[in-house]
Amino acid sequence: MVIRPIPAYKDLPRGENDLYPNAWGIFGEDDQLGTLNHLSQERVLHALKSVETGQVLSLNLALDEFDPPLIAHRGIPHHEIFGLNEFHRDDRIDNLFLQASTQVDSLRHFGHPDKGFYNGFPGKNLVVGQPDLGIQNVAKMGIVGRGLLIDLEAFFANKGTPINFNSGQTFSVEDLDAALEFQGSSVLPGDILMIHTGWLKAIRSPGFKRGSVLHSPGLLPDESIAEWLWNKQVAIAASDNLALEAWPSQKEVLPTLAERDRSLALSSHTGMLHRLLIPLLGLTIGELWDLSELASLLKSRRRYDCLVTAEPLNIPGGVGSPANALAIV
Ligand code: UVW
Repeated sequence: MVIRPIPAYKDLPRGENDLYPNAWGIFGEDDQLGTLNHLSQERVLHALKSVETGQVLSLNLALDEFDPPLIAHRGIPHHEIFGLNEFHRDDRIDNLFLQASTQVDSLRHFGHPDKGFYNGFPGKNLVVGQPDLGIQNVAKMGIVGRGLLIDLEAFFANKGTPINFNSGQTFSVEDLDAALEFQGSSVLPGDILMIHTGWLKAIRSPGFKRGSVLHSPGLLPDESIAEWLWNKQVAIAASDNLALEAWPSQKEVLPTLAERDRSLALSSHTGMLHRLLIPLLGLTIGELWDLSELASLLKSRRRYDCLVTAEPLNIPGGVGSPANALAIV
């Protein structure tokens, strides 16, 4: 049973020793969808009002877009085509990393070192052959709703302080609010929020030189961002950058007790906002969404809402999936 009204972030449950609140139980004791529960039938109907021309834009990059890969361990897919006879073709892809290109991450992607995985699902069960918190849950419902694009690239360019694409520049709640005001938009409960930084277009443009360490501007890794996304009742937060939040992560922010007492070693995930959003709040995340064409179109339309659909692959127990996302304007 969903607890209604949905409590504000400050009123979410928090154990005596917890550094952060969590949304466990808010959408039901056994819930595996988290904030995707905000995508109601009524909101799908309402999202249709955002469609004016019927123009459809794909928000997906090719599966093999990045060679070398953006994240070293997420290698290049190997595509093989074969035929059983001269007039037949089948194919297969090996070495497909489901989060190497435009993606949706399931709630099994990250746990919090102090609390574990969303809604208390034991981490030991998050393996192949066990479906808990897998992407199949998202595939079965499908993501359909009102998309709202926040055009941070346009906002900062207009201010005369363009985003530095070769940096881990961070965007605060104040930046998000100011960008929304600039474009005359408001976030509605159940929105599919799309944060356009321009990073993806920039790094794919000829002549862009990636530094030896990959940098990506993105959301500030701070509890204020988690609180903002939760209180706005965003259903899914997607972006055109590497990790929704700024990258690389900063070790000194968003402390965990486990790292503080050294029962967990510091890692590349130390300080990541992911740890608050996915396991504690149950927020589904989209990354590397190709938003540049959509951003241009919405800017010329002076209206930043649209209908969005995304249908991850139905992979039982999948951690992530290509997003298969569309915007209908
Ligand atoms: C990073 O590892 C940077 O993010 P994700 O695993 O969500 O792609």
